[in-house]
Amino acid sequence: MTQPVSTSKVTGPTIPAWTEQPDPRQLLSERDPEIYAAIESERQRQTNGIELIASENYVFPEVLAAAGSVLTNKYAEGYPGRRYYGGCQYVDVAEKIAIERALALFGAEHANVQPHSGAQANAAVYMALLAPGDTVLAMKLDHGGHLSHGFHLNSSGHYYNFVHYGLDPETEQLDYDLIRQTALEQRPRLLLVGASAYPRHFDFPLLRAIADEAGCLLMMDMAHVAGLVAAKLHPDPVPYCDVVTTTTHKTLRGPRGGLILCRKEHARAIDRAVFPGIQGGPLMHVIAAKAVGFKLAQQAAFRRYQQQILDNAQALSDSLQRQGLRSVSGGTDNHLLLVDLNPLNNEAITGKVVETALDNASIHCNKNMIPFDKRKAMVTSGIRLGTPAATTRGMKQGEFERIGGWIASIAHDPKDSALQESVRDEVLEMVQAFPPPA
Ligand code: DSN
Repeated sequence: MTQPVSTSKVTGPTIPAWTEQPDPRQLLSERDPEIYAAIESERQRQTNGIELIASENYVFPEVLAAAGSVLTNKYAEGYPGRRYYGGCQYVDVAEKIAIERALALFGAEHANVQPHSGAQANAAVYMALLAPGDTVLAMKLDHGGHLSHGFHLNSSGHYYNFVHYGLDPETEQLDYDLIRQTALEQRPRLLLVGASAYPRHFDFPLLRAIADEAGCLLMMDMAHVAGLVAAKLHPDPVPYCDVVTTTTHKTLRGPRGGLILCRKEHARAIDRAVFPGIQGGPLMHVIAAKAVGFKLAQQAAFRRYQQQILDNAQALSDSLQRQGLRSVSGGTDNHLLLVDLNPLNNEAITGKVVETALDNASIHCNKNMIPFDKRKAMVTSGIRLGTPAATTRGMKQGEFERIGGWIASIAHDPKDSALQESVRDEVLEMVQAFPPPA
């Protein structure tokens, strides 16, 4: 293990420790009241509502401290021990610790902690493993995939030949026979799995077998479920995939950023693709914050937290189904559910309308296309709900039963503004007991 570097090794006069510095929040409020007001309003919004956006969370306070640290001042292009700048001895320590902890957490052979985001992580993998024009097989965006999985306006769709698979119309789950058949027909260089709106598990042994039969590499984008994977409450992609990418800020509760895990044989190509391939200077404050998050994710309390996320998703799904709202695929195995609004039999009730009505009641979620949706992405027939953020605040099944009741009543009558106001009052009262981590 890397040993922490003592600050006593820094030469020069002693200066007050970080904890003895003036409160930067106070300085900000005095010197830039406009930006302070925007931040403070957002903090109030995050506190006084219920966050059900499946990709959002409240970071650990220690993560926030590292992300707001002086490491943001440092340029460190390159990798630990091989930088293009002097003075990198302390940021090297932070990056080495982040790598060691990522490897320990996920049991991977190699980790690159520098991607600024999940989309950057994916772009780097494509650059490392593909040539322009190569074929990649990935999940359709409107069946739950992601923009960086070959959407035509994304760089992935611009540079590579993405072919997409969809879900089985009956089960609304992955159709492994279809994936196999398409892989054998298309002979892709890469089979990509992972999604931003898929409530079910992935069968990694089967996907590995399909990739081997088709002679291609296998990649998982586990951004949504990384926390569940870390807690061993979701099938583990790492033993089966050549490359696994993730964000660090969703179920994982770290800072906003990306991470690539891969087999040793791809390590050099991946590192070169991240830097200097698609990025310049790494965000060392964010890398330190990732290290803090990876440490916290190894603790028993984190596993209990992830289990509660799952229990809460079941409670929410059950509550909604009892009140006439159908979950796509009949339920959920993970932290999110997709609610189909079509059974309400009202053309005026769309994802967009329900998202706005819930926002008015301080319940925040996003409109989302459901598989085989007849409406467009800016309207949609569904909403996506996730439990990670409210679970971080300590809410349990009882609270999610109540939340399900509020969502159902508003979805049945999204024009009823008096109802939205009364729910907002109840939400405000309930959240007082669950302050976000400060
Ligand atoms: N935008 C994220 C989500 O909401 O799922 C994925 O990048």
